[in-house]
Amino acid sequence: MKQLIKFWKAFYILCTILISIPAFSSTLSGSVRLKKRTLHIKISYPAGSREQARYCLNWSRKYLPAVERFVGRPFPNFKKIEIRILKGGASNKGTWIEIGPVKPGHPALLFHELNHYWFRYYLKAKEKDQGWLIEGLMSFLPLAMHHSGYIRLSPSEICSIYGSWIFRYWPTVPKKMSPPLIYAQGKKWPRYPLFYANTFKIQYIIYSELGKRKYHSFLKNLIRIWPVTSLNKVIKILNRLKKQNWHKVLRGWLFPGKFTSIKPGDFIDHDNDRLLTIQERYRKTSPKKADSDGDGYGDGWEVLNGFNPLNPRSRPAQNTIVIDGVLEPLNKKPIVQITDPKGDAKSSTDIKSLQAFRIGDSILLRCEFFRVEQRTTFHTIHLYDLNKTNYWLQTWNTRPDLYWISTFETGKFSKGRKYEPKPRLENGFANVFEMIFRPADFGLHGKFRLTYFAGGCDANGKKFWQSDSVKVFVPWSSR
Ligand SMILES: [Ca+2]
Ligand SMILES: [Ca+2]
Ligand SMILES: [Ca+2]
Ligand SMILES: [Ca+2]
Ligand SMILES: [Zn+2]
Repeated sequence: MKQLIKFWKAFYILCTILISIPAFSSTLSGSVRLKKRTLHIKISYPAGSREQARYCLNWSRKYLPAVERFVGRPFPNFKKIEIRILKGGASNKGTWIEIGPVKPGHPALLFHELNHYWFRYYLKAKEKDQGWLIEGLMSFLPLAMHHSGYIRLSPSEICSIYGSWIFRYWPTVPKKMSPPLIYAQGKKWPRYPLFYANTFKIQYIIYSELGKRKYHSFLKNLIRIWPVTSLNKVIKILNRLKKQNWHKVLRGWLFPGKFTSIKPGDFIDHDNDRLLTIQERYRKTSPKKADSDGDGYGDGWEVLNGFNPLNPRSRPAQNTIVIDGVLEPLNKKPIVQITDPKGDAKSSTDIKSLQAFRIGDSILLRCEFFRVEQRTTFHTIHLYDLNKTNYWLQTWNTRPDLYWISTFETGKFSKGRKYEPKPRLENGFANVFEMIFRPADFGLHGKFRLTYFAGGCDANGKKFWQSDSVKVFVPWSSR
């Protein structure tokens, strides 16, 4: 729970304008030809962030001309801009923008702040009510541009953008954190932590309702009347593009009243295939089946990698090992196989089978549970051999992304230490846990023992439910 709040706070701070005294040690410069002129871009960055600076510069040079084409408006009258990479915060001050902790592969904040060049901020009282629109557009725009072919984001960049704006809820989002109304007529819009997350969701809903072409028209219509001073104007445009009860569609999110068509619970991934139930509804995949077409590849993985999740013939030509929390067929004999046919526990932690495969110098570990369940589960793996190599790895899946919360190495316990190189793993909440790791990274070169524990507790760590474990002997030899 505490961690959850910390997470919200961190996100909130990220999105708030921070006044900071930057300590830049280096700069990187480049230019880009825009509609009206050549724009010079300077990236200022602290020591050790050269890679980040390069990533920012490369993307800015590709992104700015693409926005010009997408929104049909030239970049404003600046000859040069500076992008400052800071430890936290993000804002657009005109001649310079500040962005928080940019990491290569995570462009959400950069794009958001660059977009503000076209849409500015809500400056006058009349415009302030439309904060939901401006902020949501700023965050969602790169995705709309990607889907319309104006920029090319990598699958992991797409995931990162969704993740940065907390697209996904999970069952432990406490009630008081669930979104209140964004639209507060005449009142200052709320600056609660979910504000950005929900403005993004509203854009997602509008985009999904309209489809990419009409969403693009929606945007062009908006920019014609920018800055938008009333919600009615927005709804008018929406109705022109698609006649429907937009009040009902956006009730609870934008308009006062109870959530009607789309509920916060739709932003949960109930079958752990990386598509939220709302996305499955729009894509017509099953929100209860991780692999709708039964070809062995999870719905979300197929979408992200350009395959059709509703066509079993649309899949990789050769069997590829995908860590997606779905049991894909492998033309390999497992080096370890254990089955527990009885459902002897009543929770998601009841293990049905455990398999290990040799994949080159790595091991793919798969564990199947009896049930698909939305609960917090700890996955603990103990690796040990006779040479006193003794590793404990533990991860906790209450957060959208799995991460190691602790490692115990040869008896030493280091809480919160992230193990590098990180084993790749996938599970979330559903019935398959998959992990791939190199035994050599853990000092294991010969046969070793592996114990896998699955156990759960509630978000407060007070109520525990039945756990299960499997102990296996792995006949391993480094080749
Ligand atoms: Ca799903
Ligand atoms: Ca599904
Ligand atoms: Ca599939
Ligand atoms: Ca398919
Ligand atoms: Zn903003």
